[in-house]
Amino acid sequence: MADVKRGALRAFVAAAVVACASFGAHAADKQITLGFSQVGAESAWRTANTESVKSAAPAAGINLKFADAQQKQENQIKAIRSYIAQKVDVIAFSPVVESGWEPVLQEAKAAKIPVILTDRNIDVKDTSLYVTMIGSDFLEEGRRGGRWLEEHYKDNPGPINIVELQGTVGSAPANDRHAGLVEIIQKDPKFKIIASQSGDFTLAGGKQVMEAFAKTYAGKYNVVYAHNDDMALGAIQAMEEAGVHPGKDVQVVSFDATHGGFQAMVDGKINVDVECSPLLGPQLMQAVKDVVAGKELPRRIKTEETVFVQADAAKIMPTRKY
Ligand code: GYE
Repeated sequence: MADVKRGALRAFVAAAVVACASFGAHAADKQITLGFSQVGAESAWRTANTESVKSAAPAAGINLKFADAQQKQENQIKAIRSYIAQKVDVIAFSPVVESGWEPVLQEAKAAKIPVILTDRNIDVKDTSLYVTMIGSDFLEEGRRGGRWLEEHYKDNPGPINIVELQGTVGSAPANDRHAGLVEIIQKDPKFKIIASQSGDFTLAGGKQVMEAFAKTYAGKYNVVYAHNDDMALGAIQAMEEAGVHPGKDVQVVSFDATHGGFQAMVDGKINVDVECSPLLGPQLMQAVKDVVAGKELPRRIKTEETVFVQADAAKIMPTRKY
């Protein structure tokens, strides 16, 4: 009698262990839900990034909840809080700015929801607040822009005056593309950043800032260093309206290498475009699956990128995917 009872108990315990294990490791048949908070729709890069995330989710069998923050940190914080309340399996976001994320990420941690950063990095002391960061090395991108200038002007004694169109104030790509440039050009005093202002990564913003620069610094600037293609395209319009020939009278350095940026190189108006890939969706979905499966992820997953110059643009353009 006692043996029969013990046997039944053993069978019950075994079944319970199996049930717990499959809950704990996220039952293979349960669909993963990912909450994603996007920066906004400020640029062609961003549109391509959104499209990449939205198409990669169903392809990976992941249920995607998507929110556009319209370039406002407070909207991203609200979206992340709502994903926590909805008990999604994983939260991913592309942080509009670098600072101010601790409180909301503490809440995600307390709710045991893993967080993945994509595209832009954050500045937090407690790095356990996120699992991994997937995206480009913006500092290296800035250095690449600086090195192109160094090479282009190697036989020119200067002075070489640069006007800079910065991305969104406080964002990782704006901070790092600026810092990377400074790191390279500070070795040679002939280079000088004579003006620097944010155009918020938009075409309209770039155009507006450049209209003011073109008046204030007429005939005094040699280089426009724009933190993305949209602002470079806006700056090109402003220069042309001011009777300046971008790409000839003024060297234009840009970032992203979107279709619009490539077309401007083919047209001779952007001189160099530092690549930054927005096609992060498939890598993000893989990371989401891995984290749910309990796999260890590298802290940083970097995107491989290059630099495109005007002379090669027409040949390469047909192969571009964004
Ligand atoms: O360069 C710009 C976009 O974070 C890398 O954001 C991204 C930047 C990109 O608006 O076009």
